[in-house]
Amino acid sequence: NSIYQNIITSISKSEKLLAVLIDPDKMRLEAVSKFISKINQSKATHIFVGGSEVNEGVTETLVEDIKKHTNLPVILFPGDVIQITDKADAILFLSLISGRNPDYLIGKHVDAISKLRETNLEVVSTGYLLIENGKETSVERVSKTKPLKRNNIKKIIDTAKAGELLGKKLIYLEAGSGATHAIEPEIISKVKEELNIPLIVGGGIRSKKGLESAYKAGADLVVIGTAFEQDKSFFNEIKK
Ligand code: 1GP
Repeated sequence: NSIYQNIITSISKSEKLLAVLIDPDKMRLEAVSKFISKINQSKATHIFVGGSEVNEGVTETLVEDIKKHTNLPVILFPGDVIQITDKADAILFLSLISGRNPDYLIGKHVDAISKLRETNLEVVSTGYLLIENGKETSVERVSKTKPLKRNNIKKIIDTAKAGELLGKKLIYLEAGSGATHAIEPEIISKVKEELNIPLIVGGGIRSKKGLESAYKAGADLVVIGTAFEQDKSFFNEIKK
């Protein structure tokens, strides 16, 4: 079964999914086995690997190590072409549809093809929307795009729907790693109402309460990075 098909099946059974995001730029190799064993004991269903600024080769070594310690699917969430490695199971092929930088809409995707051709990665087309959260995030800085305004819900909904109609398989609402404000439940629920494809939500979710409220609003899969990096006891809150 493909990873995408498994996501669809889980959602049809009303199961909620949780991805732990590991940023190769921040994770020390010595810390991997301990970190992954905590993930294995938690409710996490997926591991995402990626970051805005990662040096060449780092992601591959990290993913190889992660795979030694877990059976969870490892999905690339790349900020750049150099983060592609066939050591992972799948890749979110992200198009930054909230922005108007052609490189992040289609350019880097063209550049990625030679590398993707050499892999067996499952490619999951994903419409990626950056939503304003109170401070500048690295996605904004690196992509040189503006996030969508939080109070312009219509624009957010229309952008997500346009992504679906363009054939994206997932929509990802991103507040940015370490966001001051996570995506508001109202935005999540209104976007979810419009969509017939799974909805991913991430950025700035730091508590079990924040996680539950994203699920309740309609997020199918929530991504959490910083809360695990900074406070490993967060894993205890979401034990299996
Ligand atoms: C970032 O959505 C993810 O791309 C996770 O964000 O690090 O704030 O959990 P946090």
